[in-house]
Amino acid sequence: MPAAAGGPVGAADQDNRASTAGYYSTSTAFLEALAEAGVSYIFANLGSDHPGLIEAYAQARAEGREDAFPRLIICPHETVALSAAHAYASVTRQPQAVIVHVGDGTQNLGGEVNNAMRGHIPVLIFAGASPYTQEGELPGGRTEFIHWIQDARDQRGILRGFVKYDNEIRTGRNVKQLVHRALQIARSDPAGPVYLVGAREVMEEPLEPYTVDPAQFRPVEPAALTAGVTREIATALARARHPLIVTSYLGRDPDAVPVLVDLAEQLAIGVLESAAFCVNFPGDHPLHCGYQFTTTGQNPALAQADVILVVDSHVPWIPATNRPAPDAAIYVIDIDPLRPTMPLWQVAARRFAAADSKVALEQIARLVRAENLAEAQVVERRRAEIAAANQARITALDALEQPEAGVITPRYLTACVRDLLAGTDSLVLTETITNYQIVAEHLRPSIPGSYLGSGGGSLGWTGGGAVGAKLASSAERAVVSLVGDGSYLFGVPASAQWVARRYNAPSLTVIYDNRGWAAPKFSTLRVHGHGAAAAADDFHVSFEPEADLPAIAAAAGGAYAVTAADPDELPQVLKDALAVVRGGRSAVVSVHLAPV
Ligand SMILES: Cc1ncc(C[n+]2csc(CCOP(=O)(O)OP(=O)(O)O)c2C)c(N)n1
Ligand SMILES: [Mg+2]
Repeated sequence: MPAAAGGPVGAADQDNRASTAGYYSTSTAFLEALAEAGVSYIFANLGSDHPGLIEAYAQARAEGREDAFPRLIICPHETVALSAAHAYASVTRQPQAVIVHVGDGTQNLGGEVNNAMRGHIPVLIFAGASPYTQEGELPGGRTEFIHWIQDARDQRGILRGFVKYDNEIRTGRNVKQLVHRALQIARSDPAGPVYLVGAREVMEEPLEPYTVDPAQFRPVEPAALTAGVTREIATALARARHPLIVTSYLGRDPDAVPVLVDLAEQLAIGVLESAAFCVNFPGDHPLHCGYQFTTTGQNPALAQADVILVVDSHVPWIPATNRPAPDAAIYVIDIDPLRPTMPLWQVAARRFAAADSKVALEQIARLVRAENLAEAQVVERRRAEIAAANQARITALDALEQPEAGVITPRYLTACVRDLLAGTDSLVLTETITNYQIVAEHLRPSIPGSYLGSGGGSLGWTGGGAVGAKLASSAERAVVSLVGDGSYLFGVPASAQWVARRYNAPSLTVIYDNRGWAAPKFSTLRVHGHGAAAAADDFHVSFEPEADLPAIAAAAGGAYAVTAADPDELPQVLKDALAVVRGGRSAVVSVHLAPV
């Protein structure tokens, strides 16, 4: 009788082959290839499909060559695994890997796959597939009842709408080439997730050790603008009265930020960050025109602009409520400017150019300088105007950083976090949903690479994200997650906090705790402002009775757990929590805001 999944292994179904010393299989080659391609970590959730991988790791450890494989991080939930890989890859700009259990583990990855796609994250996801023999024909064939139940009709189809590439490993003979090619596709811009599956029999296939040359699988080189388009955009920006650059994720490559700063400074161009999930332009720069997410009002800089360069932006504006002037000349630069993965997307641009944003901005800035396109008087007047508007914006924001009637507001909380982190080496992850804009406006992150969001819309990213970000950071760097209470729960905090402790990746989590989901309430009010739900305040979004959110982290990961509601005490509460994190233990602070 075969052993049931999770059941004991009886004498009859245990493999009685002689010692497998020297065992080298598809699984071994697969793991070697990942390491050769620069993958440092595999974030894994294991199952009956993975004996080959488990054996390969044990063999490597027994033979003292564990370093030939990426380090395995066990994640009790797949959401945590993929979000950890996502954040690790964001910080290091190196591809990472995730291993999950057949179709079931694949489904548990859930929306994190779309986050990786929208965040342009190079990650290889591998899942086993149900064995395809059942009478003992091949090693690895079916031996557990679950092998029939887990069989999926179209396992690769689960992720096909959300990955750049998917394939099945059909033999070990070319598994290395397959892994390298998959990662080559994942890393080439627009970077994104790729998915490989392999059944047990294939992953058990004995092989002669072999090598491939990873240098043959480099990602595609960055693309440049043509000379004509470079000139057209440079000239348009230089002649504009009110030029504006709108960006969301140019700062994914932190080295691109100083290039944008150079171009903006040469011509005194204002920069608007729209639905930004990284630092694209220093928040303290006088040419900064602010942040917008789901902004209801018309942005004045956008309305005034006569030439707009949209560079690396999924959502440069929401046209129903906030749009450029009809006669504005719009240019779009992006490695994937038409966004075929977004079924509906349109910007009324004069020119769409497919190029690497850093390379393109360097080209434009170089031409502006070489041909002296900046008209000094015009540029200086504009520089002063934008700086004055920027200063007025910040002064107005500063005035709002007060608690209201003894209640902590999101603006006050964010100001406290900003002051806490001032001058320290820190990395902030944000998943603050209806407070995204407030967090950006009051934090005003300035150091490239010091602020990250998922880039997608599937909640729960910061749980595992903080683990991956910390593993990718130095011991001194504090990782701080700012997260809505709903998003905290989506992140499977019991799993995330357990992983953080087990792998020594402590972080500070600050929960913007309004005891519910403000977002669906606000969505309803946008569509039914005077409807029955609004009249009765009946939105089904409250989390009463309240859960003790930090206590989940304490129970699962030994975290320091606090709830704060007093505005006066808040700065000290945050300071104590950060000190705990610096001491090597995670801390979770739930900060009570006004309830939804
Ligand atoms: C995986 C997933 N499920 C559901 C949603 C829909 N959704 C969008 S925002 C939101 C509420 C988020 O709550 P919270 O993090 O507390 O932020 P708040 O809205 O209170 O600011 C929900 C449920 C989503 N985006 N992703
Ligand atoms: Mg909430």
